[in-house]
Amino acid sequence: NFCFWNSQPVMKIGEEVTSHGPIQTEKPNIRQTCYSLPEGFCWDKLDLKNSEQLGELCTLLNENYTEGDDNTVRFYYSPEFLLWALCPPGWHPEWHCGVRVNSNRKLVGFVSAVPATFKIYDTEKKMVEVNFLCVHKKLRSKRMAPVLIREITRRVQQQGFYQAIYSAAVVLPTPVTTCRYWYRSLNPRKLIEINFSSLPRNMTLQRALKLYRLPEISKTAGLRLMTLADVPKVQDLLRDYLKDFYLLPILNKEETQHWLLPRDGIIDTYVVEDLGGEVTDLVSFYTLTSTVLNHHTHHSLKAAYSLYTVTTATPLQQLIEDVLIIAKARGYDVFMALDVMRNKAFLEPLKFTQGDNTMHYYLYNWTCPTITPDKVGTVLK
Ligand code: YNC
Ligand code: MG
Repeated sequence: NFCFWNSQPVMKIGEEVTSHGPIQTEKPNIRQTCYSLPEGFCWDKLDLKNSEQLGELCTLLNENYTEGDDNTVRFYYSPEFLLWALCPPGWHPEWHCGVRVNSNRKLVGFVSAVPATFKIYDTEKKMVEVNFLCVHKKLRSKRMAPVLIREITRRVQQQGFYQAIYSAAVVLPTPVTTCRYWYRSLNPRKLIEINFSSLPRNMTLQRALKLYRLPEISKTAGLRLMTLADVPKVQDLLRDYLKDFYLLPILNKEETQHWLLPRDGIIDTYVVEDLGGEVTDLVSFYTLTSTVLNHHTHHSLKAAYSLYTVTTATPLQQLIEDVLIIAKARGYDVFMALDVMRNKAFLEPLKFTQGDNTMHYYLYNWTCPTITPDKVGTVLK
């Protein structure tokens, strides 16, 4: 078991960790050439600024990148979402790593890395976030994934980065934290109709609709969309808020702008501006739509995923309720949140339900004691 992962610099399962630091302390010998793929396949770095290649990546992910395989919904990643996720400040074209079939050039594999600075306990590290590891369904269980992982590792190390952070629904050696998704129905009738959620026993649809009803109008005065001029203040609010967690991103101005400035249908951030013109709070979420499979009237599901929420003046629960109201008015069907940061304080009071999905966070080439979700100050996309 884990014959690949046991060969990698990751924490061992069951190991009691009290120390902090890299697992490989020596600089690795980095191969000059790519790892070999099975006969008939070749590497190809994708140029995501080329709309045809971006379209190929969308197709690969939308047809093959589903972690769970219940047959109700399938994630749909838009080209704009992928550009946001894969081209933050400092991105490298070599880190958009594709695998093609030699004969017909079809894209059948992918893995990506983007640069990010994280603070883990007391150490700030420049590292990468690895995401969108995908092998075409017809090529599964052929040990292609370890080759993709070794190759992205080589390309990342070539640029002088030796640590990575990533998340997965599967258990691998060894999670640094394990968190749970919670969801809040905004459109309970639709969620039940498409089997995303089920009616609790002893509850009628009428009662469920009433239970999840929200006020028509938000409460917080001065709540508005973030603008470019808010970037410095948003950066400060985030830095102050996140400093007490054990795993958090350090965002410079450019990164704050990239990850938080609203982009229609991708990322939304609302701020609260008080009467004196001070920005005191913020709440952000990103958007993922899914294709609804096998349903005659519903074709897509629009979900908001909670990112960062910082409050210094507005009660947390009120701010989240307001964002639920806004999301509902904007046509979202469900609002998702992990049990990280201070989220536990609002999940039950605002009628979130614990989902079945767990998310494990991992560090590559870094050892440290495990972190409880309430000490996690980040959300990986
Ligand atoms: C997974 N999700 O255990 P062992 S998350 C990492 N992440 O290795 P094969 C995974 N490893 O047990 P398949 C993994 N899933 O022998 C499986 N593995 O040690 C391990 N799904 O390889 C697995 N995307 O090629 C086993 O398996 C080995 O054909 C088996 O391919 C796997 O993006 C996969 O869920 C996931 O497309 C590609 O199932 C395929 O099944 C697929 O025989 C649907 O692989 C989509 C999906 C994964 C989403 C994600 C984060 C990835 C992190 C990768 C690790 C990064 C390390 C750091 C690198 C930079 C370092 C620096 C510096
Ligand atoms: Mg494979």
